[in-house]
Amino acid sequence: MFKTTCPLDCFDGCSIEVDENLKLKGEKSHPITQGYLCHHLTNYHKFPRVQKASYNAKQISKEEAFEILKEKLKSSNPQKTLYFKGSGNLGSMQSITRKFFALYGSDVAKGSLCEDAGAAGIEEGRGANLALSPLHVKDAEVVILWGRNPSVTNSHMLPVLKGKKIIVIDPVKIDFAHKADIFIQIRPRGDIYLAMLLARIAYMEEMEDKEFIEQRCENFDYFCDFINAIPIQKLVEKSGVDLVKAGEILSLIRGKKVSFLVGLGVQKYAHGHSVLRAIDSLAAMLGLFGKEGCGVGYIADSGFGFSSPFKAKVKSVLLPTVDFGKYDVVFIQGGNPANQMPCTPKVKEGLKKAGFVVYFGLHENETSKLADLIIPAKSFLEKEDLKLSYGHEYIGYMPKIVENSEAFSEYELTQKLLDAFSFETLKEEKEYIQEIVNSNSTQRDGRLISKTFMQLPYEKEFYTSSGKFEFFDDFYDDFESEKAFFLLSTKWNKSLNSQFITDEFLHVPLSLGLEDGSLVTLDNGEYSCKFVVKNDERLRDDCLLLHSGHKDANVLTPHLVSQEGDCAIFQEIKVDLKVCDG
Ligand SMILES: Nc1nc2c(c(=O)[nH]1)N[C@H]1C(S)=C(S)[C@@H](COP(=O)(O)OP(=O)(O)OC[C@H]3O[C@@H](n4cnc5c(=O)[nH]c(N)nc54)[C@H](O)[C@@H]3O)O[C@H]1N2
Ligand SMILES: Nc1nc2c(c(=O)[nH]1)N[C@H]1C(S)=C(S)[C@@H](COP(=O)(O)OP(=O)(O)OC[C@H]3O[C@@H](n4cnc5c(=O)[nH]c(N)nc54)[C@H](O)[C@@H]3O)O[C@H]1N2
Ligand code: SF4
Ligand SMILES: [Mo]
Repeated sequence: MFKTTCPLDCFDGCSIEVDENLKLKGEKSHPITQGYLCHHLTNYHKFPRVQKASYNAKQISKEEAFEILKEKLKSSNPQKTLYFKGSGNLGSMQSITRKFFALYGSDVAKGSLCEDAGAAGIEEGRGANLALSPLHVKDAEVVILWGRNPSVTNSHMLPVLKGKKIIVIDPVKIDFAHKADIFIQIRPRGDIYLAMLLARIAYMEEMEDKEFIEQRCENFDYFCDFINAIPIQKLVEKSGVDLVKAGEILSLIRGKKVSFLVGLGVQKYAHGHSVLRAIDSLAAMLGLFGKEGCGVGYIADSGFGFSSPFKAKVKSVLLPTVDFGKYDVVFIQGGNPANQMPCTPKVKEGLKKAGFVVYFGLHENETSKLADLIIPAKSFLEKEDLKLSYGHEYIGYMPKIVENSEAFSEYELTQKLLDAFSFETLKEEKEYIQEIVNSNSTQRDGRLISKTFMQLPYEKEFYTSSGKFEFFDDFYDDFESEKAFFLLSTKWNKSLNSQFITDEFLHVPLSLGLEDGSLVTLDNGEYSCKFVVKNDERLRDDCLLLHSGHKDANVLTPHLVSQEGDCAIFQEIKVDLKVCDG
């Protein structure tokens, strides 16, 4: 029996027991995993892998693939090459490839398709983005699921939510909406106005925690001036939430231990950083940081406090809008930009125009189909790695359990490239791993955790330069569109973004009166695309929904970057719908 950790991009960072037949089981005694793995890992071996390297669709050996990559890089101008890494595997060793491309002189795609808009807002207010672990949330009395859907994306949070008062704020009637004490089926992008409306009423009702604000916060007066200057009616209109509902929320949380679990949904917009900053400001005003069961949890900075041995000075370009077509060589690792990046018509056009595209991954996907050279990657069972989690404090080793002679690990490929260019010799894998672990870990009940969590998050300090929480007092949101529908993007239980089984349908509200299976065209003014319809009673009348990983999920999403955080903003768009004839 071996022990390892799930490599996938997920809050839960499950601890796994592996038997001789490589059957994967959740570790029973792990405080978070509690013996349960989700669909992705229980079916892990069923999904076809890239078995062999290939060049122009012809199978070759991995050594031949390496020679082709080496020759390509030797004969190219480094400034005309691009390194692009996705989040197919979140192990710490995955970034080692960056070390080579930094020394070689490639452009590095920097920024995020994920959480960095919201994270930027959190960092402005708190200085660091720390997780609210299930072990922390278990002490809350009220939990607010604000644009986060734990039954799909964070299933190991579910046990601690039992028996608590639940508030759900989501445009979709997610599972928890049925069990919630209050469900606000909010208009998409209404969240910043709702947070300010709640803060405004809380202030009128003198609910603020004066002692906390006095001792631990900065800028509260500016915040008050700012929110008090916005007419209540405007906040009601823009959020779509009336005063009665807002009052109900405040009554339910008054004097209680409250955990806000915030997800991606609220920040897929240009002003995403301000949305998180507004929610944080509401929580700080109520004194809900640094105390048992309280806080705002988001997709946290898993590496906070740890050393990052592969950090290097690089010439970076913005990842969400990078133009692949400009490059002679594009190296893509652990990602599927032809499906997951916004505005995939532009992405695909760029990949076709690029001189030479290398895909280094585990599965065939839309991106590998456009690649000249495919290099098979070793899976998490076949290499040494380490997992720091963005949803809790536990650190998980990922030892090599089985051999695979047809694929490269990121470490092996990097060492071979460094050798080929006579750059430098790497340390042993285990040395890097131990260096990261040693930089910020401690033991609790016989398990390794991040040292940062020896105290409650923000119990002693915020990580801003003042050491205090900094309220916000400004934001900018000028989005307007004449089009009829918001186009939501959410996660699905059977897929992990584009990995595993993906959804085939466009979900539509019942009010459209369409038949399941009928065809519609969506149009954003620049691109249009046909979809097969599925009725979904969970949707508002003004919302359509595609799950992340749908083959055309990003045909209509915008080629834009957030105001802060260099992040994709998948929902900064509205679309029109036309029923196809016949
Ligand atoms: N099964 C599964 N699990 C996953 C993933 C997966 O693909 N599949 N992906 C992983 C990754 S990469 C991430 S980053 C996390 C993300 O985890 P979550 O943040 O939970 O994921 P999302 O589904 O993107 O968004 C959550 C909710 O936001 C809502 N939402 C959309 N727009 C708005 C809005 O304007 N306001 C509000 N209040 N809500 C809105 C959606 O309806 C959805 O219910 O999940 C991880 N876990
Ligand atoms: N429309 C829409 N688009 C989205 C989202 C959305 O909600 N809606 N979500 C966004 C979010 S939150 C995220 S995080 C991104 C994710 O976008 P990507 O990072 O592109 O994620 P995946 O689609 O999971 O593709 C990961 C790839 O990594 C490969 N892989 C897995 N393990 C390994 C490994 O160990 N080594 C190597 N070399 N490769 C490996 C797999 O074969 C897989 O093809 O997508 C974003 N795109
Ligand atoms: S719940 Fe998340 S961490 Fe656990 S097995 Fe599934 S994908 Fe991996
Ligand atoms: Mo993500």
